[in-house]
Amino acid sequence: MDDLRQKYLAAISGAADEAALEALRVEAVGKKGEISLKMRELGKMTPEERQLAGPALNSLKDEINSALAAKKAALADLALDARLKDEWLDVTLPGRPGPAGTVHPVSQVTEEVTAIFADMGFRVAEGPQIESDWYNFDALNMAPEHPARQEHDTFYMAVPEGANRPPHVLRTHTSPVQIRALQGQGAPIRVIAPGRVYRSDYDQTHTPMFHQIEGLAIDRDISMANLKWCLEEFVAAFFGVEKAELRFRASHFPFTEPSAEVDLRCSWVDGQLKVGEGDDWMEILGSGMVHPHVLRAGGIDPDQWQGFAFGIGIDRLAMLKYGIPDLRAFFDSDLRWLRHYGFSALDVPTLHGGLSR
Ligand code: 2NL
Repeated sequence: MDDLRQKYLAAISGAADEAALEALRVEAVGKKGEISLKMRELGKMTPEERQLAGPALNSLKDEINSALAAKKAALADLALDARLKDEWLDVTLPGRPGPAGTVHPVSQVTEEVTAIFADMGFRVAEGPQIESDWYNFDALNMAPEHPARQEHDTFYMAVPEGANRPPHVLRTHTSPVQIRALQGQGAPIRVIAPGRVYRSDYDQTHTPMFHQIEGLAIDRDISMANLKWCLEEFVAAFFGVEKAELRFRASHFPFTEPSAEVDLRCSWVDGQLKVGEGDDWMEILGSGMVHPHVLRAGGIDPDQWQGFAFGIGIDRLAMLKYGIPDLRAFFDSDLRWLRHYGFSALDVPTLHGGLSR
């Protein structure tokens, strides 16, 4: 009995892992283990022998079982210690600086312009970039044979076989968004529609995809005086000057009557734009009073309502404000360019917090 005790206690204390321990358990106290077999032999003993051997075997079995349990717990502790050492983590370390993204100047300027007009009560409207011929042209007083349609260098979508309709187009301006807003909301209305527009034109100053923001204000008695005030407020806020001076030049758009191109008084000092002073004029946008045909297309009665609309190119606005020389670099996705001209995602443009830092 002592030999058995010695043998198993030594083996248990030297077991390398849980598997070895389990093998020892089976060998000693398993169903066919050495001690179990000895217990079976109790039956063949005399009552006197059994009186001695029985309790001794039982206590040996208990002793081995508790040695097994203790060793098992010790092995588990060791394994946990090893894992803790291995998987050690300093939660006080600073985060790794990832590849930090920036806000594209086009997105930044869109946010800035939106913040300014939102402050004047305009809501943002959005719509599809693939438009029907009707929303992009007809509704804007450009009949199918209207020459301005050619000037738009339109991208046409394929017409499915058997479909008896004119092709859809990539919108050439965001005006269709405002037609949809008129139809959906009716008058009075004040909306701005920023977004991507498409024209098949590619050179120094044109990209086939560019960005526009259009504005529309319809009420009972809105006039060009209201238009001029809104645009002066906008330009002063956008360029961060006390006062901006605008010049309206008679022009023509199919969707407005009368129409005006708007120039901004400015000067160029060492290639740097100065707004509100100087002897130069720079064209910055197109505008006018919404044509009665366009109001009707939007479901509005032109005898009851009138208002103004305007359209501004966002990309050129970004170039002017942030001194970016090359338009085509806007859409190259060059990381060095993006890091240089990009904005922090945390500086959200607001009128109270500053449009840009
Ligand atoms: C330009 C000219 C303009 C509009 C856009 C407009 C929209 C509706 C009705 C009437 Cl729904 N007009 N938009 C009006 C005048 C000019 O853009 O040269 N943009 C860069």
